[in-house]
Amino acid sequence: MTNFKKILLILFILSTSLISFTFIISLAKVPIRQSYIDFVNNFINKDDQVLDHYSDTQKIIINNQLYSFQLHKKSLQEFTNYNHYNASRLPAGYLEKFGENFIFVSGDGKIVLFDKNLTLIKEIKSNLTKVMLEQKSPKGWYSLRDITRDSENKKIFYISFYKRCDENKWKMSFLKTEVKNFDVDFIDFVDLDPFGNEQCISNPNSTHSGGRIINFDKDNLLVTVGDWLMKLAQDDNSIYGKIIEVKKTGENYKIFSKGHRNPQGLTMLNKELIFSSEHGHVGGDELNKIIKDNNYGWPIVSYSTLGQDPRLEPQLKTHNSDKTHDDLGFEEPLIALTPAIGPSEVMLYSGDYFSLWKNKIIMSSLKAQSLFIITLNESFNKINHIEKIHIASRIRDFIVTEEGMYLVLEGRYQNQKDTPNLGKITIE
Ligand SMILES: [Ca+2]
Repeated sequence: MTNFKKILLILFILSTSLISFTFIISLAKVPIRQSYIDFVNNFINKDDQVLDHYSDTQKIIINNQLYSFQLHKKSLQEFTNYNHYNASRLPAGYLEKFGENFIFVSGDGKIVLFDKNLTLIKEIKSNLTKVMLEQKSPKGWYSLRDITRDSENKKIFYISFYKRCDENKWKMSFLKTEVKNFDVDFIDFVDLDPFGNEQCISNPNSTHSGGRIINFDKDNLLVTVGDWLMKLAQDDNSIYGKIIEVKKTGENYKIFSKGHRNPQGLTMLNKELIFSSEHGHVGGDELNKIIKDNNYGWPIVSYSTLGQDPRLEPQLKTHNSDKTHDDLGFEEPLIALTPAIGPSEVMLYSGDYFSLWKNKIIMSSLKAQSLFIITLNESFNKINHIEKIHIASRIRDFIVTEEGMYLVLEGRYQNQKDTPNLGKITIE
């Protein structure tokens, strides 16, 4: 090692230690809520501009002290209704594995099969686009929200979406299909409709849809359901503002946890290790460790900066912004992020490909256009460290395989000249 490299290494170790030390000191000395905000302010804004030139390239290099990644992008413009997407809140789409390949399903219901190199295999026609159109989603709010495949029969897929009950009422529902093989030309989705008409809500004027689905066990799914700004997150008769355990047959369901605002990410390694990301209102975005029957506080308590937002619904200004979740008997988030990052998918990574991320949480974000690599303690109930990796696109969804990380990338947040892309991150 040259002297110059040695000096660089020493400088790096010193600066890392100083940052960690400062963070530990700040956690120790200030009340917990302020420490969240200071900590996040310290790391959130510093490199947002660095990768701005990336949007028009197809191959991107991400280098930092620990990694050297490549991000390959492939345009999805052909398969997403870009104008609709751009003018609304319709998500670009979601990803799932299918054999060695990947299924991408767009927010308006187109299904495309890609291989591991992001090469298009084919578009699969289905009744999904028709079903989505029939829901007459204003602004794309009540649209398709996730796809997952069955843990037992890997040819069965479930899709979460918002279903129109009547002229101006919607509710969450699930579609199910079985894709027999790659050569299939048309697939039919069946509506499982697990939630009764008492769960239909009138004109929900928000984007708080949740909708992330995972397999809980061989018979049940877990789904996140947003609160739609309806103040139902503490109501035990309502599915909204909850994580819900649903039978895969659609026969029945039960509330798994409550007090959520807009949980958009969900991951489970086993029944003791379930984590969910959640959008706060003007900050206060949370990562929560989900424990059955626990209450996560919304809308009674939040670390968001609610009172300062003139757009806020008056009924939500009653929440306690000066108290902690713990003060009021609710489950504390692992972290609350202010300013907002707009968290999307989360994954407790157990693979080998990204060896430095093993047993860490990967959390993607829309607004912050970044991945957050979150190191927990041995009990998985406190955060030891967060690393932010700026990707320069809104990340709607991702999955990780032993070949790399696959992402759905949306246009940029305020300056949306980028089209939706499929992305693949590999180690250099
Ligand atoms: Ca909370």
